[in-house]
Amino acid sequence: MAFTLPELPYSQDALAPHISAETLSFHYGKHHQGYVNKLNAAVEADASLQGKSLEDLIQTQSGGVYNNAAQVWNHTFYWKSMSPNGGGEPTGAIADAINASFGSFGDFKNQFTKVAGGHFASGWAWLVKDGDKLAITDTHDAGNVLPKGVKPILVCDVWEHAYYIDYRNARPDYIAAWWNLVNWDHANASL
Ligand code: MN3
Repeated sequence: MAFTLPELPYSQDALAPHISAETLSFHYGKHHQGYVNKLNAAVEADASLQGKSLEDLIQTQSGGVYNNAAQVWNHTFYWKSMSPNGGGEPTGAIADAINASFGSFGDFKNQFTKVAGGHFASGWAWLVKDGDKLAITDTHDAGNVLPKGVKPILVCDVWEHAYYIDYRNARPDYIAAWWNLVNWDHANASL
């Protein structure tokens, strides 16, 4: 069974003005769809990969199969990490967990912004649950955190294709805008 592009959890103009409909039309409609298509082509060409879940492929494969499987998974998680009704300060269990692990929401926000902004070239900045604690980590290129044995809570895509249409080379402006979209309900559900 072929992998399919999951539906966006909101309309393509719903994240504006922070992320434009044009960005989403390329990022979701071209890039995310492209990873799905390449993964399906790779799986179709190799019977040993057929019937495996995305998570199975991420945990067991390398090279192009890993890269495309991870990019499909990461983008789906990225769309869920944002909401038109997101942003502001966290509430509920995620707020308590952030305070316990980082001291305060402000300290967490500063640290996450530094990791996302400082990541060299393409990759992802993650909030993860590692045992009882929350941690911030980054992965390069397609890198997914599942093989590290941690639980993803939120992710920010720092590939240039995530922000170049709206912010050109100004990744810090994109990250500042991303904070207005953070989906704390998703973070609470992921804990
Ligand atoms: Mn991307």
